Amino acid sequence: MTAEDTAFIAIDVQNDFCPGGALAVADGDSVVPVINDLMAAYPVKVLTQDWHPADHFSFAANTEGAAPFSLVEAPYGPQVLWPTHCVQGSNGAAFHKDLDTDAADLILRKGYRSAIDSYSAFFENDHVTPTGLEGYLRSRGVTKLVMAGLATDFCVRFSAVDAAKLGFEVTVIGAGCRAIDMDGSLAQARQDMLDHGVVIAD
Ligand code: VGL
Ligand code: ZN
Repeated sequence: MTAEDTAFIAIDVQNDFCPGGALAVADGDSVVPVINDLMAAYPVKVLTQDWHPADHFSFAANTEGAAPFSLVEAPYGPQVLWPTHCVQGSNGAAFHKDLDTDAADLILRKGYRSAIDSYSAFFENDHVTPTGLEGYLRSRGVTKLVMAGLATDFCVRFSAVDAAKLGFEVTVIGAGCRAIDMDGSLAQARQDMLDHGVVIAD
């Protein structure tokens, strides 16, 4: 590996995805020490942060009569309506207190437009609006990505698949991920990642 051709990307290691949070992922906080060690091992270090305005359309509470975890049809396709989570500036949106945020080169926020969700670190859920992360990585000479974080079946999945489609060599570290796993979403996510050439290291 040349000096800086590999980046580590930690996806959404935030309080709301950890036990006690608004969209808690079982055992979510157990990824923190794994991710701190991974971050220390790679030359380019990126954290992503889910960062929604309070009026975000993906919050079930913002659609009358909608239940959390129900599906709606957005202009760009099916969208899950979530419990209100990762509201900009809230404690739930903050990184887990033990995450080594000081080590990060870049913190990339996503999901900040009220009318569109953004699971992927590369494109919003319309699959065309870029977050700018591709340009950042390419201009630093990065060609390989190692990823982990929360949740495996949503933000990790879409980040890994988009990165592979963009031509990056992608490895997802299973021990550094935990899943929401609703209606078989974890099995679907694993298959989708494998189908796109993502290496899943367990
Ligand atoms: C996520 C659902 C909604 C995630 C973010 O980080 O996987 N999932 N917003
Ligand atoms: Zn979100």
